[in-house]
Order: sequence, then structure tokens, then C-alpha cells
Amino acid sequence: MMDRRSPGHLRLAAFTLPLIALLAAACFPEHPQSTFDAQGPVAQKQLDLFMIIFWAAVFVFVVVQGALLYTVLRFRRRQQQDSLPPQWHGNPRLEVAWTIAPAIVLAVIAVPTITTIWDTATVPPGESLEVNVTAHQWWWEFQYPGLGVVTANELHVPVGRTVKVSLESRDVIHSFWVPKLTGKTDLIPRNTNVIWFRADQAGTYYGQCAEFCGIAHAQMRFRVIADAPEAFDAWVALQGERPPAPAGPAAQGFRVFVQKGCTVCHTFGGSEGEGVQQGRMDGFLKGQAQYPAPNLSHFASRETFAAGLLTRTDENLRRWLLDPRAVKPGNRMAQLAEAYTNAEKALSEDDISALVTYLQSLK
Ligand code: HEC
Ligand SMILES: [Cu+2]
Repeated sequence: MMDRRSPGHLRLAAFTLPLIALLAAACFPEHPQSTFDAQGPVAQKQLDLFMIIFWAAVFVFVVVQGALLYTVLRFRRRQQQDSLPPQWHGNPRLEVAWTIAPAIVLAVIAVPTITTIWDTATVPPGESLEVNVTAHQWWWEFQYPGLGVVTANELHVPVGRTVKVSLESRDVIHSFWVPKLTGKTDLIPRNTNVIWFRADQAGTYYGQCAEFCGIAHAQMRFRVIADAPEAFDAWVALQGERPPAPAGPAAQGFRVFVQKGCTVCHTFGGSEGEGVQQGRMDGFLKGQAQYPAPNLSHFASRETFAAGLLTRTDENLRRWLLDPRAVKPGNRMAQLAEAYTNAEKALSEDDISALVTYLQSLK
């Protein structure tokens, strides 16, 4: 039992020090998904608005709590014989005041709120890069309509250029969120939301689905990679090329790829113009359920796979092909795992090695 005479401040310290340590842990210099580290105009406007509302709320908090504390202390019962203070009911002046004061606060806050909504909802004039984002359970598809590029989970953009993003979903509602670049916007089936953002610094920005969308929701991440303009052009040129015909050990992997039915879901060997992507999408929309899957044509140009979950190493690919369900529970490729029970379709060790070589050759 604690010593009753132990000084109060010691007890206070025993309680507050661990609390402060805990809070300070939040100040870790790495903050890949912090909304307080805005790196583009949209995130900055949203942060500015947040600050205005935050300080308005702090002001209201201090006034209300101050008045409460004052009342509690000033009018407390001091002595046993204190009598009940005069009781009264209704005070028109006070009531009008506390109706008007919040109305004024709300009216003042409405001005920057509405301007920010206009600013962030209107794509600025001038040349912008267009990207169509399609959310799938549980990965991201990025199409660049002007450039004939289709890729997954890693969205390359040129630094300093406005990106106009059209958001749609192929299944349930998801939400597009890149905390350092832009706030959350829902992706809704059969409804397109349009947003824009711009990255002012080159670098990698972390994004994440922000609307619960099923079992692997927490593993539905993505990256926005802001490249210097020349690097972006080089990336686009690479994505537009047909990868060279697989040769050597990769050719064996390609045979397995076709034999084992990977092509039922995955586009490969070309992006747009192959017709594969579109044909499959149409089938999917008509309810002839074939799951769309990431375009693998330039798989080895990505740093990560499975929606930002794994870095693209041989070892991780091996794990993924062996049992995608164990790596990312619930994912749609696990459909294939069902087929594994069919001995004809099952992947042997050799198949997996060949597939890894093939996939890693798809620069
Ligand atoms: C039933 C459809 C389907 C089949 C068949 C299929 N996949 Fe997939 N695959 C998917 C889906 C869906 C994803 C995305 C999974 C996720 O991240 O949630 C995926 C992801 C992948 C990825 C990671 C791509 C990325 O960039 O994130 C690789 C690599 C891959 N599959 C290889 C294969 C190989 C090799 C085969 C054949 C042995 C195959 N897949 C068969 C549906 C399929
Ligand atoms: Cu989600």
C-alpha cells in the first residue's frame, strides 16, 4: 500500500511520467502517413482548414471549461449551514447570447470550409495528368488513359504536376487516401468521383484504403511515387513497351504461367491494345464472374506487390505463389488455391521457381 504521507507530487509524477513517455513516442521522426506533414497543395489546404477549426475548438473548450470550473468553485457549498442559493428559471438574455455565439462561430468557420471545398474539388486549369483509379477487393488498379498504361498498386506521377484522378470501384465502396497528398475520397461502384492532387517533392508517399471493405481491408495499401519529370517519362516509355519474349529459364516460367491458368485473370505481355483487359472487364461487369487481377506485363518494374504488402523479392514471390491465402488472407487470388486441390493445376517446386524467374524478368 502506498504511504499516505508520500508527497502528492511524487504520486503525480509516477502517474504522468509514463504518460508523457507514451505521448512522446508519437513524435517519432518517421511518419509516413501523417496528415501534419503536407507535401502538396491539396493536403496543405486541408491541413490549414484543420488548424483553423482546431484552434476554434480549443477556444470554445477553454471558455466553456473555464466557466464551468469558475462556477463549481465560486458557488460551492462552503459550510454546513450554507443555505440553498436562490433558485431561478429562464434568462432570455443569456439564452439569446448562447444561441448567437455558436451561430457566429459556425458562420466564421463556414467561410474557410466552403472555400477549401471549392478549391480541392475544382481541378486547377492547365495541363494535368489523368489517372483512372479502380479499387478492387483488395488491390488498386491505375490506368493512364492518355498514355496507354495500366498498372497496379504503385502510382507513378511527375513531381510538381497536377494529377486529375477519377475514382471508381469494381465491387464495394473503398476510399482513396494518401495522407501527405490528399484527404480521403470514396470509390463507389458505378459512380465516378473526381479529385486532384500534386506532389511538390519527389519521393514515395504511402496510401491506404480508408473505408472498411472486407477481410483484407487493412492490407489494401498503395504507394504514390513522385518522379522527376524525365524519370516519369522514362517510366511511361517502359510501361508502354511490350516486354521481350521470355527466353532461357524465363521461357519455362512462361509455359507454366499459361498452363496453370494464370492468364485467366492476369493480363501479361502488353498493356492496352491487347484487348485482354477490356474483354475481361466486360465479362466481369456482365456478372460472368472472372476476377480482374493486376496487370503483370511489367511486374518487375514494381518495388512491391499484393497491394504494398510485400517487397518484390524471389523469396516473397515464392511464398505468394505457394499459398497466397496464407500471405494475405481472403485475397481473390486464393480462388486459384482452390484449384490447387486439383492435382493437374497444382504448382510443383519447379513450377514455382520457373514462375519466379519469369515474373522477375518482366521489367
Ligand atoms: C482467380 C484469378 C487469379 C488467378 C487464376 C491467378 N491470379 Fe494472381 N492475382 C489475382 C488477384 C486478384 C491478385 C491481387 C491480390 C491482392 O493483392 O489482393 C493477384 C496477384 C498476383 C501477383 C501480385 C501482383 C501485384 O503486383 O500485386 C502475382 C505476382 C500473381 N498474382 C501471380 C499469379 C500467377 C503466377 C498465377 C498462376 C499460377 C496467378 N497469379 C493466378 C488473381 C489471380
Ligand atoms: Cu478498404
